[in-house]
Amino acid sequence: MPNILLLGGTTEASTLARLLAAHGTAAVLSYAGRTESPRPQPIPVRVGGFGGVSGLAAYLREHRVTHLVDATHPFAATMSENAVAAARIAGVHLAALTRPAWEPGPGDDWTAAADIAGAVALLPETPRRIMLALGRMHVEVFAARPQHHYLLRFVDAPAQPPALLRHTLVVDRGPFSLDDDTRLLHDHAIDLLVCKNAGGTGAQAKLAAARRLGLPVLMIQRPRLPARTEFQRPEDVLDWIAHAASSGTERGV
Ligand code: 3Y8
Ligand code: NAP
Repeated sequence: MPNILLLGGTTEASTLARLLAAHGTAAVLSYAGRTESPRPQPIPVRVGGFGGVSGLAAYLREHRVTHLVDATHPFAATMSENAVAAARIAGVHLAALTRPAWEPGPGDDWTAAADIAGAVALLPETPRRIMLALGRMHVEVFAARPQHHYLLRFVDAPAQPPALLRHTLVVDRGPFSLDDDTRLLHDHAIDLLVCKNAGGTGAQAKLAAARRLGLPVLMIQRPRLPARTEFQRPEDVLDWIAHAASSGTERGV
């Protein structure tokens, strides 16, 4: 019988959790514990790191996991690397549930940045009003450009104020809507949007809002991820689990 460990934290992971619950498949969703009250799930949840590759491999063995599904965010590169290594050590099937990168379309004005530091280097000299849609973990580096006013959006209220001279903080969790993001960008007179190429539907409203308002976007490219079996539809992960189980190639320990 399949026994799934689902590394979550994305809209797609939550969709897959609902499908696994509906199919009655034994599964646990795992959060890192980055937010105060993560979305409740229809399957059991565990919260917190595993303790690196060895900790995850031990978890897979101890809980007799047969399939590890990495449905973490495309920027959660360390987790994804650890998942590939730990699945190999524990002899457990691994697949990733991911989403295609966003592509610019007609009316978009995107500039690519290789990473967060690259985005800082690409900021204009003249003072601007910039939305950093990057969450809480990548704010300090922008203190190197104090001339700008930053609009920040965090999932949770921070313990201390962000280390940016001029900033406005909004506390909100996605998925976000086009009208709300249009209003947010307009009401704060934003003239540049900085974001990660997360893909998916939960965070794309701000891009449509930027297009509607004719705003430029500084789009941070994804980090390199290890080679692994990848799916983009939660339903395809279910088929993969069923196939691996029926073909008797289960290498769960
Ligand atoms: C803890 C779980 C679901 C999943 C929802 C998706 C969509 C809404 C949009 C903006 C961009 C950002 C951020 C974002 C989005 C979804 C998805 C997504 C971006 C939760 C969640 C956890 C996290 C962690 C959090 C990070 C932060 C990143 C905010 C839950 C709500 C900016 C990524 O305060 C912190 O420390 C937050 C840290 C990692 C990136 C960062 O570096 O700060 N996500 N987000 C997960 C865990 O503990 O394992 O609380 O319910 C999940 C979601 N956030 O089931 O509905 O599918 O991506 N999350 C980015 O895309 O750039 C917000 O503001 O426009
Ligand atoms: P990361 O930098 O790749 O991982 C750092 C460490 O956090 C991992 O080594 C692991 O600790 C722990 N970890 C990460 N995801 C975990 C999970 N789902 N369950 C248990 N432990 C986990 O990860 P991150 O970018 O901080 O992302 C953390 C969480 O937020 C993930 O669930 C991710 O899907 C979600 N998220 C991230 C972003 C983003 O922009 N990075 C956006 C949206 C959602 P150990 O080494 O101790 O095992």
